[in-house]
Amino acid sequence: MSYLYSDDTIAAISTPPGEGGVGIVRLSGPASLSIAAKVFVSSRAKNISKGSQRVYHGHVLDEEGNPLDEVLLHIMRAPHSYTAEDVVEINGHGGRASLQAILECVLAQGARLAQPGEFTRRAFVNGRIDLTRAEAVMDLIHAKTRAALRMAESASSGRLAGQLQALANLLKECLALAEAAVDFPEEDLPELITPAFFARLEKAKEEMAALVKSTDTGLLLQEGASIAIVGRPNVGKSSIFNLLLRDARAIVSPEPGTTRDQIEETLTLGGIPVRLCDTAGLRKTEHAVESQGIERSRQAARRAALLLFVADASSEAEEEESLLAEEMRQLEVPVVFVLNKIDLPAVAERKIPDIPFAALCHVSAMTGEGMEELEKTLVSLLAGDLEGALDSPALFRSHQKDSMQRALKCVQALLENRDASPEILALELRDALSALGSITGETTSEEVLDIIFGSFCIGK
Ligand SMILES: Nc1nc2c(ncn2[C@@H]2O[C@H](COP(=O)(O)OP(=O)(O)O)[C@@H](O)[C@H]2O)c(=O)[nH]1
Ligand SMILES: [Mg+2]
Repeated sequence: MSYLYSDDTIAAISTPPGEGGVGIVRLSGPASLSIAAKVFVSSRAKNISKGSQRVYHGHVLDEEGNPLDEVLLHIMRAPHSYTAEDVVEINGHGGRASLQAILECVLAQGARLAQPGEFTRRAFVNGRIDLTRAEAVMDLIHAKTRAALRMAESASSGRLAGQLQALANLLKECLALAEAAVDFPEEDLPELITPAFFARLEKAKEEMAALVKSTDTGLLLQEGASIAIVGRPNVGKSSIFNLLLRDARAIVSPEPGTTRDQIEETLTLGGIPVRLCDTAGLRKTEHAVESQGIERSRQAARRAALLLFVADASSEAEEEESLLAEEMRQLEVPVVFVLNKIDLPAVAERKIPDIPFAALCHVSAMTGEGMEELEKTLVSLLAGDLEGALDSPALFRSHQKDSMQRALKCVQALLENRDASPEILALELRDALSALGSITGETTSEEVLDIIFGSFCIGK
């Protein structure tokens, strides 16, 4: 399916399925106003097809002229609309039947049902937004936390697009110099490939490297991270799980080996979506069900981005604890050592397994002491300085990261080979620009655009 340029007019229900106070049927394209005029009568009997940037009150009528719904009709004239085309939004009552009936009326008058993401795609094709802003629209809709919303808002408002544009301009200026040097090799041109030329590329390189790094935060906010709670039986894993979740989800019991199947729940920690997994205590057992649970715990630990290794401060470290710690170390993810039950009398000089822990926390799942500190530690291990990261534009898709890495490699190659011929310089710069262009959408193929916009919902 390839995209048809927009001389037709599209329509779709833009509000989610279900019942709501209001619901919107949106039209975009050159015939939006004339189609709307055929199905709508204004209560002041005005002709709306000449209307501009305003809201009309009235009714949508069916083919026989019977009123279908009392509506507000919002007209936005090109280019001052979401798609940069003429847009009409019909705000009706938010019932499925009434919205469907309104949609059928406008389709009967010549509008075509929009494809998924086609409104946003038109905004992109018409040059109102670049691909980063279009993709951020999707994240705005799907954002589950305030932090994810902040990131999506920053990208959709064009901060990232602006930075990418500035980077591309810088590379284009360098390209122009390199091309001039190619075109007039013999002429008495002033020297073009100067230290200043490379200084600009240095600057570009730094910005690009920072953007590559920024993707980690973007992906983390979107995809979240998984944390597994591991440790020996009865140390308080399920109690800590419940506290982090603020819900008595897992069974807590003085009997060792209670949690046999792992339990996974999602929560938000400092704005980061987290899948938290409580696991069966790791120990040697003859019990078939428990040992299955233990095998699953190991699998959960292998999938996790971060491990909470819980131990009991009120009892001696046993050999099993250090064996387990060693096993966790081999997974090569950060391990936080959580010494629980600090409300109980502590064992003097309690041994701590000798592996490099990412952090050490003392808590009591009974009194809640130390839990806030533990949460802060987890957030900072997952996201570093999240506030700082949210203050600057960030990439938020793996394809963006791949392209930025490609562009960065070209610029690095240039900087490492400063004596290269102007032809080679120009070649690398064109490659870098084409990689940047696949982030902004300038050089993105129709097939890839189909995939990106196809994952939007209809009506967006
Ligand atoms: N005093 C005290 N008891 C705790 C603490 N955390 C858990 N417990 C108790 O230790 C026992 C085992 O807890 P549980 O969360 O089921 O441990 P798990 O087997 O590691 O999941 C239960 O009786 C809990 O009430 C704590 O911080 N202080
Ligand atoms: Mg448990």
